[in-house]
Amino acid sequence: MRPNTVKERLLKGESIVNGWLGIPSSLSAEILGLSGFDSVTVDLQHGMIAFDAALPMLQALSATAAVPLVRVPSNNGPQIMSLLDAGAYGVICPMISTADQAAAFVSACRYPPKGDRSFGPSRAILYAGDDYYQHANDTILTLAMIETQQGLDHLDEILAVDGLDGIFIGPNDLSLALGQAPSSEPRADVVVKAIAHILARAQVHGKIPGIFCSSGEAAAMRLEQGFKFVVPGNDANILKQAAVAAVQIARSQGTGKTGGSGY
Ligand code: 3PY
Ligand code: MG
Repeated sequence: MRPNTVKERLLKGESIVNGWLGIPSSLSAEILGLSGFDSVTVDLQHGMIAFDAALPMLQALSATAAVPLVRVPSNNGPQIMSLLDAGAYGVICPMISTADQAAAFVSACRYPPKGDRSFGPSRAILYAGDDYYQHANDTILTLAMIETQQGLDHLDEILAVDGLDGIFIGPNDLSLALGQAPSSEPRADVVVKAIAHILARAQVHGKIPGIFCSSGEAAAMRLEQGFKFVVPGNDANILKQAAVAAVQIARSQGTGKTGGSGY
C-alpha cells in the first residue's frame, strides 16, 4: 500500500503543515497539492464541498505529493466510509465530545475486527494499491476535533481511545463553547488556557496535537508551542488576502513596475 507519509512522520514526532480546501474545485486542490504542503484536507464540513465535488479533488491531490485528507461534516459512519473508499488517507471529525463518539469515529475508519468499516474501497485501491485491505487500518489517520465544552470535560477519556491518532482543535467553535466570539486566533484568556490544556493532555497521552490556524505566522507560532499538525489558513482566505493585497499594491504604486510570472 502506498505509505501515509504524514502519519508516519507524525508518529515519529515530526510536524506537518496541512493545506485546507473549502472551494469546490479540483484545480484549487491541484494548486494546493503542488504548493509544498505535506497534506491537504478537503473540508466537507464548512467548505462548499459535497461528495461529488470531493471525489475529483481527491483525484487531483493524487497527482501531487500531498497526502489527501478530509474533514467530514459530522460523525457519520457511512459518510466517513464513503470518503475513505474515495481515497482519503485520513479523516478529521468535528465536534467529538465523548469517548463513545471518538470510538465510533475510529471504528468507522477501521475494518473488523478493529472497527466496523464496511468493505468496498472502490477508488482507494487505485491510489493506495491492491494490498489496501491488509494495511488500511494502520495507514488511515484519525484526528478528532476538540471544540466543545463536553469535549473539554471528557478530554482525557477521548485521548485514551485506542486507535485515535490525535486531536485537532477548532479554535472558533472552542471560543464559542467558552462564551467568547468565534476566532481562529483566540486571545481571550479562557480560550488560550483551554488550548494550552488540550495540547498538554495530548502530549501526556502520546496523541498528535493539531490545530486550525489562519495564517503562516499563526501556524509557525503553534508549531513553536508544540503543535504537530497545523493549517496556515484555508484556500478562500489565502486567495482573498492575496487578491486584496494585489489590488492595494496596484492602486498605491501606479505604473512602471513589472510583476512576476503569474498569468
Ligand atoms: C473551528 O475553528 O471551529 C474549526 O472547525 C476550524 O475549521
Ligand atoms: Mg469547528
